[in-house]
Amino acid sequence: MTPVDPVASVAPPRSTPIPGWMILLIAVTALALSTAALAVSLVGMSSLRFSGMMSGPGMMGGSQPGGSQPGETGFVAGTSAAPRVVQVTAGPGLAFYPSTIPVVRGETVTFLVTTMGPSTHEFMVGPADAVAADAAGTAEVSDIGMMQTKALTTTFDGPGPYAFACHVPGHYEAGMRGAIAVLPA
Ligand SMILES: [Cu+2]
Repeated sequence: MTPVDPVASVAPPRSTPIPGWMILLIAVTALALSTAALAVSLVGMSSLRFSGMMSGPGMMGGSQPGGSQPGETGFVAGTSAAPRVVQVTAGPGLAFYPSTIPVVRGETVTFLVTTMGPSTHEFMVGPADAVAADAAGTAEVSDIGMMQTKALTTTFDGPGPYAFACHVPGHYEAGMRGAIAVLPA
């Protein structure tokens, strides 16, 4: 009797493989869920504290931990001892979300940059001219692969203007960049 491979015997016929886009869709959905879980765990305390107040998501920055952007009720500026966490999504496509991030002059921010989609990205942040020129010494994290998150902490204590960008070849030129809007303290 010919041995039967138990896996092959239950696998779908070769004519109907699971399409690649479905695998990607499942992966992206899983990432979104895990990112949401991380956000919830990060802001559990502040969410409870503000749960009885009108604190909708910021219009400029999308949904950030705590729902508080500079200028909103309950906003707490980041410090070197306790940086404010700002989540940034790299992709899908050659773009960052959000594309404009408000900060208060002098505050320290930890960016959590997560790649969505199959490309690998970088996240550089600093003075706009240095970021545009991909200048050596400008703060950055690189090689952020699909579903990876990397952290970068920066203090915005200079004159500005500030910007952020991805300098993987072709990405900056395609528009993978954004602005840091520095508001008065
Ligand atoms: Cu990129």
